[in-house]
Amino acid sequence: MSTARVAMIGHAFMGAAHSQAWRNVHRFFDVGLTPQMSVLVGRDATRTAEAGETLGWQRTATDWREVVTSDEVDIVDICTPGDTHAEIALAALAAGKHVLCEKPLANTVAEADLMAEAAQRAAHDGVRSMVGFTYRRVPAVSLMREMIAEGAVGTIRHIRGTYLQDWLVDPASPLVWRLQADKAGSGALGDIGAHILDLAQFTTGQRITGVAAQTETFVTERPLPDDPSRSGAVTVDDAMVALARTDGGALCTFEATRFATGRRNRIGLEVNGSHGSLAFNFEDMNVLEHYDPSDGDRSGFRRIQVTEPTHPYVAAWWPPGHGLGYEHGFVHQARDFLTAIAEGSDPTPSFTDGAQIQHLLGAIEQSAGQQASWTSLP
Ligand code: SOE
Repeated sequence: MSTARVAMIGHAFMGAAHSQAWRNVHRFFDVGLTPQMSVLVGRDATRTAEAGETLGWQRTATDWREVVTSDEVDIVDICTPGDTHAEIALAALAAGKHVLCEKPLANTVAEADLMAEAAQRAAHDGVRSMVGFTYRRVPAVSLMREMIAEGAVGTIRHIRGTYLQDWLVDPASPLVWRLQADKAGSGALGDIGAHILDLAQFTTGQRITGVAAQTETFVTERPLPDDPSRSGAVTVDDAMVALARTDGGALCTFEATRFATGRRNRIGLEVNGSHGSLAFNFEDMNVLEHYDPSDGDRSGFRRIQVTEPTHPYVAAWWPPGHGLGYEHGFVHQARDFLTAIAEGSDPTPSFTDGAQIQHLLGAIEQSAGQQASWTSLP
């Protein structure tokens, strides 16, 4: 089995999650390529060296430009804030490296389009790229997609997506990069709203064709992380709600917020169709709920425990009923990416898929900004 030498840029929350995947993927899955955790890149030499030691990287560096063009690297894994995604990905693709990039793909539609074009060009030379919508790879979500494709719900009428967090409820919570538009692009919209837009399209196979949205920033000033006696402006949304329609005739609602007090990281996705419903809730992530009206007066949502070896990704893990957690989605993502590289196929979600989500984020911002279909009451 040959190896793929990985360079990862960034070592915060996502860097730790991706490291967990690179460390374990080949120990559980037959991927045809063993990842070698070659080099971890960060801005601060000391902190990067500490992270490299903790997370299991062979060496560390501070200059991503030197690393992504190095002959000793095959895969570049981008786990930085959104403002650097485009620059790093374009340089890595130009150097012929396979690229895995965290979501949302970029901070702007223009950047995302450039990245998608570059990825399509690079694919002609066998260079693979993928965007990290990792929740697709939760087994219950993958099973939901399979069941919808098999006709388990019939004609889809409603798609209801919610991503609820509460880590900003406290106004004293600091002004981290995720609250700055120049670093993050947008707030709840791009950070977590992007996930539910992706999941809605992924599970149903339908495309969102139009949106009407509202966004809100509830706390507009927050203490600076390095000097809490001073404050700075929050320049992104705290919450977003959107109505949407799909090319398959479904009516959708989406809600993404960091102010849902008590909801720590709750992702909900429900699809209602002419012949049934499917519902997923990340807080109970090993379960998929299915309602089949043909059960007559014994109908009711039943809980499918998605821990059988026949379910997506599960056979590689534990016996039935033992369950998986948050980090397994990242392992599955690494598995699918490495498999595509080894087989010479194009992985999904592609940068083109990531750019399509970026267009949706842009459309939601535009709709929220123009208030076009909002009817005010006295
Ligand atoms: C922060 O809100 C965050 O880490 C997102 O960036 C991730 O995509 C999500 O999985 C968990 O929350």
